Amino acid sequence: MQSVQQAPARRIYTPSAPIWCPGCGDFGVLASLKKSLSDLGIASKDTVIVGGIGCSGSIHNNLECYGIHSLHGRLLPTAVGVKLANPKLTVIAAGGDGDGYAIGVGHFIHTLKRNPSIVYIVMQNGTYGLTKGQPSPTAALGYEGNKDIPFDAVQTALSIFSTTFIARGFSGNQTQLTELLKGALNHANSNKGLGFLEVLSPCVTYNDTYKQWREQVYNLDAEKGYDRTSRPAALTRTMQLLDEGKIPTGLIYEGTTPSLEANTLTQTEPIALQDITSPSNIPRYEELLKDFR
Ligand SMILES: Cc1ncc(C[n+]2csc(CCOP(=O)(O)OP(=O)(O)O)c2C)c(N)n1
Ligand code: SF4
Ligand SMILES: [Mg+2]
Repeated sequence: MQSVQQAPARRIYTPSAPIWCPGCGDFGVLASLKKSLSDLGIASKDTVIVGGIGCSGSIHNNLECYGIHSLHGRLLPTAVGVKLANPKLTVIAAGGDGDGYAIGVGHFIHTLKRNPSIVYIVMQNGTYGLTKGQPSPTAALGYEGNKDIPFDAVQTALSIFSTTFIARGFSGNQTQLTELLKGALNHANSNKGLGFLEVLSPCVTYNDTYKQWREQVYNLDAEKGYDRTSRPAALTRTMQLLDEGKIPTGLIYEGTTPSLEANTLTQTEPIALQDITSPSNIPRYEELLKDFR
């Protein structure tokens, strides 16, 4: 909940402190998000964060900007709707691996395919943290009796030919995470399409993977000769690393495909930017307002 202080002519929204357990990886994501937005000079009034349902999905409550707590697994269509209504906004969808890769996986695939110019941050902890530690689609084999091979969202994104920015960060590497987030924000705000950033963000209470992930992460940003502009090269190298038991991190792929807005907003001004003072619109507004008078 956000506390609201009333002033004579305006309201000041003061974000509340996070409700997460001490040590939760999501603190690292929040810190990177604050630093990235501030370093890039993106104004609060121009920023909308759409949260999912889960511990991670409350992140929008802790930043001074517009926030929507969406339905479970439905944050992406909500965020895409905001962007299409007003493409001048910085739109960030942020949620968990359960939210995005289980109940929301259909929206995830179609959003990757349609390439809207928003940022999508998934806080991946291999569990459903909020509901006390059931296996999520990314859960390791054997975790809480899990018998399914874990879902890999980065490999999935690489296999969809219209994706344009695919990255993976780690809450345990704040410097890299902030650079990746800035990259995703710049990508989306240059109308190049979706900035997809999966963050390895351990749930210290139900699935503390800090030590294991620290040993497994492999930073592709530091690899000489890695060609992130080639999808086949990115797919081949990341598959090799996965076979070796490593988890590839860094900016994994960057390409060019027209964005959803470029493909759809061609005929008319976006809804939020239309001139509502046009005399031809007045009768329709009057008709709509009748019910409220
Ligand atoms: C339609 C619906 N189904 C199930 C739930 C219960 N539920 C709340 S959060 C959650 C999973 C959250 O996991 P994740 O997205 O990974 O977030 P985390 O808590 O791990 O950050 C579930 C299943 C719900 N709120 N709504
Ligand atoms: S239960 Fe896990 S994911 Fe949720 S706040 Fe605690 S550490 Fe973070
Ligand atoms: Mg989770």
